[in-house]
Amino acid sequence: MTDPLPTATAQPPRPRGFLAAWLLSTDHKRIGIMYLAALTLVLAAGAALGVLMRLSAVAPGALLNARHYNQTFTLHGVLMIFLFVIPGIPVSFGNFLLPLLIGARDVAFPRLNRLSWWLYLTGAAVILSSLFLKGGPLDTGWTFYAPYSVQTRTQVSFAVVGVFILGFSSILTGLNFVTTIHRLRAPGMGWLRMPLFPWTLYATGWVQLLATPVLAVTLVFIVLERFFGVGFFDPAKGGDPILFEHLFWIYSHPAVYIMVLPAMGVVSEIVPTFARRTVYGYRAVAFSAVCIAAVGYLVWGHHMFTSGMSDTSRTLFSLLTFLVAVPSGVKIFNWVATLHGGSIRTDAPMLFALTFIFLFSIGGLTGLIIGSLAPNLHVHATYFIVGHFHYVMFGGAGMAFLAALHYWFPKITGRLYDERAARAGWVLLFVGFNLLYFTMFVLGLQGMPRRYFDYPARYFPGHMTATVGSWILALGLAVVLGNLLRALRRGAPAPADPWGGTTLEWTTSSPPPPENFEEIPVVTRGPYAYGEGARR
Ligand code: HEM
Ligand SMILES: [Cu+2]
Repeated sequence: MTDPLPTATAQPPRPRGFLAAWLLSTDHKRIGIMYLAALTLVLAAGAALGVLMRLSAVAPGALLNARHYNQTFTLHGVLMIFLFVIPGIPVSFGNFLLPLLIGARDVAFPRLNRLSWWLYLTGAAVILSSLFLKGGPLDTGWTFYAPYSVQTRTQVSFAVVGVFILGFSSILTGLNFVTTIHRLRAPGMGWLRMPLFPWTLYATGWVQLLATPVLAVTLVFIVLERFFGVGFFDPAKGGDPILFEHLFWIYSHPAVYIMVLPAMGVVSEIVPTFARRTVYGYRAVAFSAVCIAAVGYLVWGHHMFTSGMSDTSRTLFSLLTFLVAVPSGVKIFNWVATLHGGSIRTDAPMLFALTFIFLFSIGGLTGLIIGSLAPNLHVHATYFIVGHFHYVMFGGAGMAFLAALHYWFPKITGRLYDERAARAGWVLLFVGFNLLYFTMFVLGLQGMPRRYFDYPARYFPGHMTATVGSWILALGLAVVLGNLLRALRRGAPAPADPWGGTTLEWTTSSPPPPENFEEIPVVTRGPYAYGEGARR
């Protein structure tokens, strides 16, 4: 497909009119800001659906009937996964910061970047249109498992086509970032002088490029099945429903790393700044990102231990799953080692980054529990799983998103936010989060299945606790986002480097000028040179 939009170059003169100036812009900073606004909206809408589900769970039938409950958790999952965490940090902070971090004027293909943004909007519109069409939004769960997704009369096709379009957006962003990092690093910035956030965007870019096409194929199969009954997944026609699960998870497990690697990159930027210390083991942190991306392709089968697989393959998938824990552990070890002996400041970005480390560790450790065969059989398809993936995706990627939002807010907007309100929001988020999702571990161990609309009375206390947690969590989110919205208009002007950061984005004004730098910087040292501790 060729770029259908009129040419708008990154240089001024910009197109006339406020809306055109934004929507037709090829400036990575403007595109990043528009994505950021869209993602924040999705997060808020998705959280509202989450709260609705929790309300329904303490009074089954009072708010939502069974079918609406299914549609609610599906829409919640689809919004959060495909429109929030997967595009997430790369399209927003990656777009805004990658060129700044490596000392470039823009990404390698600015017009392709604009096309990715338009594909994101189109995909979102197609998915949301299902709300207004006959049959209503899909009720398959965000995993679209066959055969149900082939049979249900809800609008599966629209959702699936929307996700297909989003896939192209994701592939193009990955391609753009990989090329940008290869071609546009500032003079003197060898690979081992590149900051860690670009390293993770690089690893993520390859996963986006190589894994996303598998999802695209899978989604095409669903549509073909629905319209023509071709029989890929239908045993009566010689097909196999398990094939769907394989194809789906061959993409969707690596997708977890599309969500989490950039989050790790954000944390790797914030930790040295607020510990005022060079990252301990920079090389190990950089290479572990690439290792995680590589091993991440090999473990999809751990989603299918109970679906019917040979014992040999189950054992292998379990082993490989444990292998991913190694590079993740390397990162956590190195962050903690960086903190050790640092002089730590706990401003909001650091609080959120530390929260990432804490919650993601719980998510990772419970991941090892469900990656082992025997416990997996016990907790499969229970709330334990829901607890696990919220610790990873919300506690991990979501918290890193909030960390990034606070860390780079002054750079992006040129304003400072109120630190007290940010901390108050953080406390609420932290308490609400753990009340909500830790309770889910307990409920899961007790046997409460996920995606069930109603349940025996003995699970009620757990559900009630989780629901109270969801209120505190939602309030925290409102305080955090409200504080930032307010700062957009009322915040004091931000200096170029409010935190004392050492990477290149802090050397230019807040917000940066259209061309990013007065003059392209020449790099002569590693990215986190604090005091004489400059990296070897
Ligand atoms: C980054 C943020 C989040 C992500 C990525 C996320 C993702 C998901 C996903 C993928 C599901 C699975 C749906 C399914 O089983 O098909 C889910 C379920 C659920 N989520 Fe979230 N979610 C997020 C935030 C929230 C919030 C803020 C709340 C509540 C305030 C929430 C409450 C729930 C509940 C209650 C379920 C239903 C579990 C079930 O019935 O199986 N989530 N979420
Ligand atoms: Cu997985």
